[in-house]
Amino acid sequence: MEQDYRSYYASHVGEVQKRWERALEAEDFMAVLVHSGTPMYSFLDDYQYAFRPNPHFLSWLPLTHHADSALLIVPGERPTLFYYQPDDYWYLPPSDPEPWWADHFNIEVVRDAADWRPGLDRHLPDASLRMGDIAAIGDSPSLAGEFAADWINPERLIDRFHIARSRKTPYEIACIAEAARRAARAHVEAENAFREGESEFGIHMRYLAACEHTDAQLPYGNIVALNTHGAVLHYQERERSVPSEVRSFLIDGGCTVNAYASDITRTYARQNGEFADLISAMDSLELDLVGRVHAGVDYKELFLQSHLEISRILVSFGIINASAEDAVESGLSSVFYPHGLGHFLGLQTHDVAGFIDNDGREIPRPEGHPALRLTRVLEVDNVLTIEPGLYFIETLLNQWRNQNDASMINWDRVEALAPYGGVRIEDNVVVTETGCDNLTRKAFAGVQ
Ligand SMILES: [Mn+2]
Repeated sequence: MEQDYRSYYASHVGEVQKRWERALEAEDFMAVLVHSGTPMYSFLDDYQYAFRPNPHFLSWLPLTHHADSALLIVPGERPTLFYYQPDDYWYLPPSDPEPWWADHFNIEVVRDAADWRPGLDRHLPDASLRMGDIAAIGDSPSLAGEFAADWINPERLIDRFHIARSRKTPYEIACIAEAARRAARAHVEAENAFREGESEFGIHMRYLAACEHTDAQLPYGNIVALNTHGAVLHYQERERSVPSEVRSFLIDGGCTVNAYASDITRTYARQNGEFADLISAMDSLELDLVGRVHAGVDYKELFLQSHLEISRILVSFGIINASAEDAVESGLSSVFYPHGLGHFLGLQTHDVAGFIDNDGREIPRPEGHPALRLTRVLEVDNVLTIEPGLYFIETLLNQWRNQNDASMINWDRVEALAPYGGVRIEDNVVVTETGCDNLTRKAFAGVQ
């Protein structure tokens, strides 16, 4: 039995406090207020968009749907949470704070969304400090007017918090591992639904039921793609009808635990044959790439290696008439593999600090690869995805045919495989000194 994330929470709060105190000192702030956010309404309507708290607020607290709460961090002091719990009968108010997390904070329950302001006055009576010495982090309109504009989300301070968030604590890793187990159960159920001949819509509903999430609780909109829809990288529809011939299924879906995400992709063929073989080849490649992950690896290099490896698969399946090296050199590999190898994963599916070094300097993407989302040298306790893909995308194939050497592609082979859409295999891994821990494979192995 995996250890419950709650058992790591006290040390998580202690670690975050240390990291934030160092950042505040380096940037010369005496305190910071973190606002959880304010619900947004659709224009001229009282419809509320699904609310997601400020991820910096979530990095302290497992309060995944709490609007208008605020957290005050003063170095050397226990953090104070202004916990918004209105007396309301239109909506269900947030329940009372639970001891497992609340015991680590001074909690002041407030009944009005604006009541963190008098709370702040009680803790930091000199209001002039807010115009220079106290920072605020968040997007709530209520921060304006209370803080100097330059001290709301100061970039250098946020960069420091982002860099800190790239090294996950044991609590965070336990939450992501739990999110992976939850998603693995749902993926297995989705595969069953596919084999039973369900529509995209039907498969999606089975996924949600298996992980007990609503759509709004998913870290991102599931990609549930039959046949050629697998070649639409962020395919967002759910067809209600079943295609006359079902050939393939690509599903990219995650779950959340205390707002920490998993992000997992699998591809399946309905029958044995060439596409099934292509899936096997991509699965072996994905595991091989995961095997190359360890602290000190430059992710840009691993990404470029993945282009060469995918080109080798293209050669061995007779899809291209060129050497793997020429396919990478000419940009042909990007016709079939037009996205990055992966990204950091955490409170955000595409988590922060992917493009900056530990001093906050930008690390540019390799030329010709605008979609890569991670350019860092990997460190212990980074959590990231490895997700190579190979697709038959009509737009990109046509572009190549019109603008480049069309004979480099074996068009008969493309025509035979295009009805299957594409393949992506995606796992979530934790970087260690000598390798990595594959949370996703472990999670699938544990599904009964
Ligand atoms: Mn991903």
